[in-house]
Amino acid sequence: MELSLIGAPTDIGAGVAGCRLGPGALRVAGIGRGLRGLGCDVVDTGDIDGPPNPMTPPVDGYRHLPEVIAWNVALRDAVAAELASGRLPVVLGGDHSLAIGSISAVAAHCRAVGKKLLIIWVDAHADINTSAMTPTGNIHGMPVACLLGHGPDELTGLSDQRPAITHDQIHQVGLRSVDAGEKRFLAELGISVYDMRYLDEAGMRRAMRRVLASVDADTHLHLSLDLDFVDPAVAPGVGTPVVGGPTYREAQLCMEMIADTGRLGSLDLVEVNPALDVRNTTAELAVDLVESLFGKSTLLRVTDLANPP
Ligand code: DIR
Ligand code: MN
Ligand code: MN
Ligand code: MN
Repeated sequence: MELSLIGAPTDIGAGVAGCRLGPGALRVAGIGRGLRGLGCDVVDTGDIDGPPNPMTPPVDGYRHLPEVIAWNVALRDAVAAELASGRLPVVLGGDHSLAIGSISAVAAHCRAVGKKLLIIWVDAHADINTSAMTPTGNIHGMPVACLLGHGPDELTGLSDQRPAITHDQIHQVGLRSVDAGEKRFLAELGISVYDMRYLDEAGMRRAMRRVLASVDADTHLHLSLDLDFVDPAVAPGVGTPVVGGPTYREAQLCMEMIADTGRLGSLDLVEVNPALDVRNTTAELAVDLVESLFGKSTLLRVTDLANPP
């Protein structure tokens, strides 16, 4: 597997500063070393550039919109370049607004090469706010809406077509903090959601079996992994922690089941905030999860897609 790490050191879309330090923390935690240890060919392309965080209040429902646009244009181009050269992009965030640029590039690539794109959005939050319903104005709460065509033109138009994706191309896993407007929007759009109640009742295994049921040889899986997905007892270094999340092992099982498909094509690792972390625990957790995602397992793996374990 040929991977490219792309650092995107910004917290422009978040409400709390600090996840601009995420790429460095992930590197210190050994993301490159971990992946090379699994036999991956890893190139660290360094960090992309963008404007600093002005730390200003929202304007018309958006905080830092011009800066969010600039970062996402740069990231879209960086992700597109890696995909075009046949490498699997691993975005080291940075806040979750970066998924707009990342997934816009992935969606265009999939259309160009004739692959079916399926996005697994693993998060405590739905990230489907619009300027009309956001309680904060923080754009890291809006990337799913933007990708589905609801948002400012500069963000909904980053892919080869608008909307970049359709509602049936995304599954959300781990939700436990959804704003009132988001609840209505999720239901209206018919998005597939496996919230914490579902995971409590049915378990991570059943949820992921359903998420992955349609995956076949022509599928490109994109994982957008917000580290606040994992319970804050295990992942304390995030800007918007929410109690009652998956355990370390539940999160690992989620990654292992994605790995078993052999269809992962791109990845966002976002919302690691070292300024709030405890001895880099959250970046180290992210590295553990990513290792599982790229095939680390306790025993030999059964990789026959036709015969999943
Ligand atoms: C909240 C928090 N729903 C908002 N969203 C977060 O600001 O829109 N997303 N933290 O990751
Ligand atoms: Mn998120
Ligand atoms: Mn989140
Ligand atoms: Mn977030």
